[in-house]
Formats: sequence, C-alpha cells, structure tokens
Amino acid sequence: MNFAASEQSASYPPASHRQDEDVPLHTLKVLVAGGFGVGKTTLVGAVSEIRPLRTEETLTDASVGVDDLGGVEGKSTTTVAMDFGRLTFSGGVRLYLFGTPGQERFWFMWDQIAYGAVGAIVLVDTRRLTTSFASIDFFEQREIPFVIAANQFDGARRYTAREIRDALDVDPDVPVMMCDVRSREVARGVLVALVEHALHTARQ
Ligand SMILES: Nc1nc2c(ncn2[C@@H]2O[C@H](COP(=O)(O)OP(=O)(O)OP(=O)(O)O)[C@@H](O)[C@H]2O)c(=O)[nH]1
Ligand SMILES: [Mg+2]
Repeated sequence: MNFAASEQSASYPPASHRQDEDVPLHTLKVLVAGGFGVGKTTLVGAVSEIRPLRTEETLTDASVGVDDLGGVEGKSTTTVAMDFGRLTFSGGVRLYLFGTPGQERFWFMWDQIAYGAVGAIVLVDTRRLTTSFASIDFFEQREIPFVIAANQFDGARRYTAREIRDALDVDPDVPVMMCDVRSREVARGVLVALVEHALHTARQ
C-alpha cells in the first residue's frame, strides 16, 4: 500500500475531492488520544487537509488543582468535545481523525468517539507520563490497536523509545516512537505507523 502524501492534501481547500477513478477510496476512522495537554489538537491541526473542527474552550477555575499544567503553563484552552480532521493518502486511503478531550471530566465521551475506530495514537508527554495511562487502559481493554507517540516538548529530558516502552509497560508488539506533532511530516509518519499496525493486527 502506498502512503505517499496525495496531491489533494497539499492545500486547503483541496483542488478536488475526487479520487482517481480507478482507485477505490477506503475510509478509516482513527483516534488521537492521550492525557491532558499532550498535543492531540496540535497533531490533528498539523496533518489535516481540511480546516480542522475544534471545540476549544478557555480553561476555567474548575481546572485549578485538577489538571496538571506542569510543562504546558502557557496553555489557555482545552478540547471539550473533540477535534476532527481528514488526511488522504495516494493509493486510496482516507483517514478521518478524531481527537479526544483530555480532561478527566470529559472522559465519558470516549466510547462514543471511539465507535468504529480502527486504531488510535496515544500521545504521551514524557514529563507527565501518568496522564496518558487512562488512554492506554481504554484501548487495551477494548482491544483497539494503538501506537504510542511520545511528544518531545521543548526543554523536556530526552528518552529513548525503549525507556518510554519500559516506563509504560505496554505489550512488546505496540509500536513506540518519538515525535514532535507540530511537524506535519512527523505527525503523518505516526499516522502511517498506526495504520500499518492496525492492518497487521487485523491480519493476525
Ligand atoms: N514544544 C512542543 N509544544 C507542543 C507540542 N505539541 C503541542 N505543543 C504545545 O502544547 C500545548 C498543548 O497542546 P494541545 O494540542 O492543545 O494539547 P491537547 O492534548 O489537545 O490538550 P487538551 O485537549 O486540553 O487535552 C499547546 O500550547 C501546543 O502548542 C510539541 O510537540 N512540542
Ligand atoms: Mg485538545
């Protein structure tokens, strides 16, 4: 399968929504999950070929003492429902991207958002690994394939993928990679790894 970026994805709005006539379009729903402030909205915005749907609201006093802002002190908004974006690869695979809300009080929505998804990216912030534990548990319990993408924030200590894997104690077949989701190419690479992992898991 060819995951090279399609010409469609180069600009917004796309020149055409039509695929090559002889290439069937396969649509897949994928999730972008992880703890509070790990970069989910940033990832969807970096790769989406359409203007992403966002549901950002200003952080309020209800967040004080509940959400760990350590390392993301500049954060002033949070996702209250979901992010939505789209990415099409040449070869006929189109991903619909759903970013989950990170704050604990919105976790009740995860089952609805996850419905029908082929897999998930679990983003982790290496300074606050525990904030992504709930996402990992969620996908493990539902047997939804996932990859771990460790988002490297400026000034954060650098770890190897092996160290992250050991710290999170995930199954050996779960791909673990380092990333900076502000980069479109890097974020796209994580999505390719997820689709390959989901296809591989489905074939077993
Ligand atoms: N240095 C650095 N900053 C990042 C990176 N990814 C995200 N950020 C910043 O981190 C902050 C949080 O990013 P968001 O994308 O809002 O995180 P989120 O996971 O969607 O947050 P919630 O929806 O509130 O859970 C933003 O200020 C981003 O600019 C990264 O890879 N490196
Ligand atoms: Mg968000």
